[in-house]
Amino acid sequence: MKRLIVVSNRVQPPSEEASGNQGGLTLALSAVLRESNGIWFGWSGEETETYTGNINFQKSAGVTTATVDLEPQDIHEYYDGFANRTLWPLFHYRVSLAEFERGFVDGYERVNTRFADTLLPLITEDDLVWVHDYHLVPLGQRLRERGVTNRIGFFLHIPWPPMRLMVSLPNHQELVESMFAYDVVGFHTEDWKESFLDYVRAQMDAQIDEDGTIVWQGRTLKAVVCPIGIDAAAYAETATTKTARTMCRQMHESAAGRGMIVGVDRLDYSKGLQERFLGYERLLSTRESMSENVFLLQIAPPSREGVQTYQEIRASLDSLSGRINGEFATVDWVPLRYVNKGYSRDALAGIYRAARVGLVTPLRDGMNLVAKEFVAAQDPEDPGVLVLSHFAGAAAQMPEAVLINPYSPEEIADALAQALDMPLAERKSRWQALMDGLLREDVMWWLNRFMAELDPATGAEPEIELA
Ligand code: ADQ
Repeated sequence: MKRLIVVSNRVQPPSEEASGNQGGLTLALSAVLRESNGIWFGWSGEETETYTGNINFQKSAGVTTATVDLEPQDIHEYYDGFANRTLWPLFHYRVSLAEFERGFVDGYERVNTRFADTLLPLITEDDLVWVHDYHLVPLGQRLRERGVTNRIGFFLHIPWPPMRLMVSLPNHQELVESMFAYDVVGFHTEDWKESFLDYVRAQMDAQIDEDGTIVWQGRTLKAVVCPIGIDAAAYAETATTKTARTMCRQMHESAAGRGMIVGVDRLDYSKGLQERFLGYERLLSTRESMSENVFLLQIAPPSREGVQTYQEIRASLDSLSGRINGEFATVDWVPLRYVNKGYSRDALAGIYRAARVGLVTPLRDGMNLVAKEFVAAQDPEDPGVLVLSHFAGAAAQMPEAVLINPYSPEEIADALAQALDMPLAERKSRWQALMDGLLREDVMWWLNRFMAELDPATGAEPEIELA
């Protein structure tokens, strides 16, 4: 097997001690890196006064990581700036939140160039290079300019916006043209891929074959749909570990016979948290007989706190949750439990398992792994119901969820009522269909599928398995 070099903004080295507490993506990438003796390269998350390009190599659980520190201006312009204040809102269809500043573009270019310079000496002749996500779109081109002829793939974890939105980015052309340095580009859904194809067709006059192969100015790029999965079988087991069972029992006890609705997200405006609260509020105000028998647990640890829009959403959720509890709470019932901290993977699995409903309402989401984890954690004999936004990439693979439009509080309230009242037989049959899909298209399926496109010379999909 050829050696794989994975590049992502942040590197999440696997840890031997906490092996049960790692996300599916880390587990999957670690499996292929271990097997191919590869390297995972990216930002350490640490700051240094001046960028040195010194690489910190570490080996953990059989995986080699190579990380660099960034200087404060890089973090401000590249990470908080162009990545999270320009591309993130724009790619989630929130043009009005996107900030277009040349300084951000310069910082983004600078960090991508620095990454390319630093990574270059590590790449040897036969290596495959796999670049991840919107932080690093131009990295492939920077590597090509430095003479790299290896196969290089790119995977976008977030949506690709419709062409009419994309063109509001001042340097849109340059950014998309740079993607033609890659051999393969992967998206979670047909929708995101189609938006990309629309753009290259209309703006660049590129030729597109039926299989997604795009030819533009002598370069060939293959666009593929490759939806990420979770380690479904392992996750289902996680939900029965001691920590998970203890958490599940505690949740049942504290629920005092009430049905729990659960939401778990990074605190981000793309996740539709305000809309979720408003939908739940509608349930409380329109279905009195049901409302005192439920509560919503929303877990949302803050993220990207250096960005003002994130401070604003946090403040508005604080006030909305206060309003809802102020209006509906009684002496022995808090209708909305709003918690701003993260939980370990096994504790979270126990919380999911204790819930009657998983409520996932993004306004736009590349995939959404919480929806998948919620399903995998359920008790097959008494499963909870997933209520899922049409606008999450996951909806394309999960038609047996109760699908909703998160912009409509009435639809959310109706779906919650339907889920809370759903007979056991229907819950079981929906859950079984969802779980079958998660097991079939799990995270290793995703990885092997992308690797087969990245290295078509091998002829067949590699069969890397979780350790
Ligand atoms: P995210 O936007 O971070 O990922 P998501 O797919 O939901 O969103 O993944 C979040 C992960 O963090 C899940 O594994 C979840 O368990 C964990 N998590 C969330 N809240 C937590 C909490 N309070 N405590 C502990 N863990 C928590 C981006 C894209 C998504 C895409 C993924 C993967 O935005 O659309 O699905 O990448 O491609």
